[in-house]
Amino acid sequence: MKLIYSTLLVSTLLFSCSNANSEKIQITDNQEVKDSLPPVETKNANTDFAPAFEGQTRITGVKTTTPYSTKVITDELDAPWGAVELPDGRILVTENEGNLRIVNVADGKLSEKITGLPEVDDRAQGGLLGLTLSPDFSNDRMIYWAFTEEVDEGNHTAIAKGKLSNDEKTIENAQVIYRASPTYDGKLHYGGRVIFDKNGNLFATIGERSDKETRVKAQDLNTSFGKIIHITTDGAPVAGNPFENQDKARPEIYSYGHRNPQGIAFHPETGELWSNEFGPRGGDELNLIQPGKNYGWPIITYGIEYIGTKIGDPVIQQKEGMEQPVYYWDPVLSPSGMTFYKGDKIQEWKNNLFIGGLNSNHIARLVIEGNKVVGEERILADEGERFRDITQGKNGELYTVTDGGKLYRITN
Ligand SMILES: [Ca+2]
Repeated sequence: MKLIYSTLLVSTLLFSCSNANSEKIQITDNQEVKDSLPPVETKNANTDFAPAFEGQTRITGVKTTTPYSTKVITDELDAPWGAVELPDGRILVTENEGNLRIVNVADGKLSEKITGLPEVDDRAQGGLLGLTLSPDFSNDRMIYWAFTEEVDEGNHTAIAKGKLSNDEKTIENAQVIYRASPTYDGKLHYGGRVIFDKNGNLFATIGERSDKETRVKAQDLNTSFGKIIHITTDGAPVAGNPFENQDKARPEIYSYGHRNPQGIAFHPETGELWSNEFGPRGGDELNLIQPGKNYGWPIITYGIEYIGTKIGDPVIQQKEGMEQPVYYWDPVLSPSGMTFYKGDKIQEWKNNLFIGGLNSNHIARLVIEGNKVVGEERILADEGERFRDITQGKNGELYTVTDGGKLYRITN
């Protein structure tokens, strides 16, 4: 907390503003006054819903004091969706239309399209989505990714794996290891991030396909819609998953009641799993993911429909047995890929969460303490980009890719 704002005690009534960037918030006589920034969000909220606890939204603003620089490494990517650093420091990127590319950070040069991946359905929000490297990539060269697979009856989120050939021109032996069920004829809300846990198993996020008849399946344990799943590298449910012994429940499910989760990351110190999800209008969420828990969609939400009507019958934001988001945004972040900062380059960022924002055109930096968000900053807010994914390099840089085709490096 000390890095965020200093505190002082006052015994008299106080003032409002000290300078353009800093606001002293008066509480009352003899109470602590915090020298802090106002919340970064200044627009009107879509609703007058009350948060479940103080600090669940519009937290104190913070500002990075360590100087850092951003550089556009390339602007020639074609709708990149996921990015990860290779062991030698180059960046492997998924392009939404269905291929991979490697960016050489030193000179910004792009590889040819890496072929060999299964065909994707790249209409609307579908396509080639997130990716991750095998924990033993240096030896096995295995890559795992999510994509939209088209079949006769529609499409579904699928998870696949394959080996990057030694000449880096193709993916060898690409294999689909998991298919979300049921297949649905739609074009929205696939989820699509994959991440390894410390035991060498995968977590993946699966969206609820958006439509009114599919979103209710986020509460149905017999479907993959609106779930975070936990599978082995062969696509089997991980032993010990919360519903493995429950009738009419899919054993790969780890958590449920999600809308369109497009970011997932482990906290570097606590090892806890965090996820964000793209909410309706005003209901983007950050959640702390625990096994077997219900995250409430579409029963509880802080958002409303895009057309402005309310969601739920009754319209509620809290319910026993359903988890509250750690934090939510209203009007919007449009969260996508995210990463915790575990580098040493910018000490004040240690363990902070960075979330790519799409419609909001910035990266949200969140300071988290004791599983609560205690500070928020907007990074790269002047670039006018939709930030689709963000990942960390081993030397403490952050890399982010945008829908506009840019790869940025952020470092000091
Ligand atoms: Ca929720």
